[in-house]
Amino acid sequence: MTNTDSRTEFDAKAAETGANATRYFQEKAKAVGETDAARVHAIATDALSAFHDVIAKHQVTYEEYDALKAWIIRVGEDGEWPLFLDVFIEHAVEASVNADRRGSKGSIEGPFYVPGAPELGAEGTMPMRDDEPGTPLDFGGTVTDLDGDPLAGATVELWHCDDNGYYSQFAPGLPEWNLRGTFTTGADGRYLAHTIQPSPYQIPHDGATGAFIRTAGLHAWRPAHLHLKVVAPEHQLITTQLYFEAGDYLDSDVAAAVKPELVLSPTAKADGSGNEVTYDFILDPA
Ligand code: MBD
Ligand code: FE
Repeated sequence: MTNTDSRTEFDAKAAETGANATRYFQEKAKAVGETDAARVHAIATDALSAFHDVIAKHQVTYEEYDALKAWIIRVGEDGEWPLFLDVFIEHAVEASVNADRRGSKGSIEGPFYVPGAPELGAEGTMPMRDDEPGTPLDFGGTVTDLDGDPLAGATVELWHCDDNGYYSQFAPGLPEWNLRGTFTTGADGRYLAHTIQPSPYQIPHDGATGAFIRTAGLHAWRPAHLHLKVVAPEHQLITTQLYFEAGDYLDSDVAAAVKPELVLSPTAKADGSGNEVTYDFILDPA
């Protein structure tokens, strides 16, 4: 394991990122309602018996059982439950919840959403530093209903990491709302975001989640991605992500959150000032 002396700047940031994600989630969890007792019983007993089946199938030893206990304790100590669950479990919840949608595909929210990003109108530049590294990207399109009619007053919340793979409010040293913004469509349903293209992203791996990834022979990478929440009056909110054609890790996302419908193909702008791409969101009725 990483010892304190050999910690890099990235490791230090990774440790803080996990703890911040737990703090943000605990705030959100205050609003989570009571879970139906009959469903808890049904889900819990099935989950436990699935676990018992795995133990029997692999003839799990006491040493392995104790290693699991120690690791589970460490995930909590490292503040990494939101990170671990969103990376390894959330995609199955998303698939189940969005199975009947007819409009745009959803994907996982992940641990780094913050509500209340600055309002930028129908077109605007994402909050970023004067010297923000990365290729400029114009990302825009139309929000429509299932019939293709534009939706006015739709909000497109966009958040993504910077060119070094850091999310504002989770990694230290970034302006509060860096690369987080909210766009609102007018009568034509259009939105246009001026931002930078994010880079592939290595999830924080100096804590318990990283230990799991290494020990299980996995890797910590996610393909470059934009995170989005899109909603309009009388329409269902969709939480999703968009990826970039020919990018690394599209076929091996550690979080298993890529879908072919969610891959963008940006092109170079004629004036050489960066890339541009359109994506039209289709919302299901509420
Ligand atoms: C991320 O940026 C992310 O999108 C997910 C799902 C998990 C960890 C970090
Ligand atoms: Fe992300």
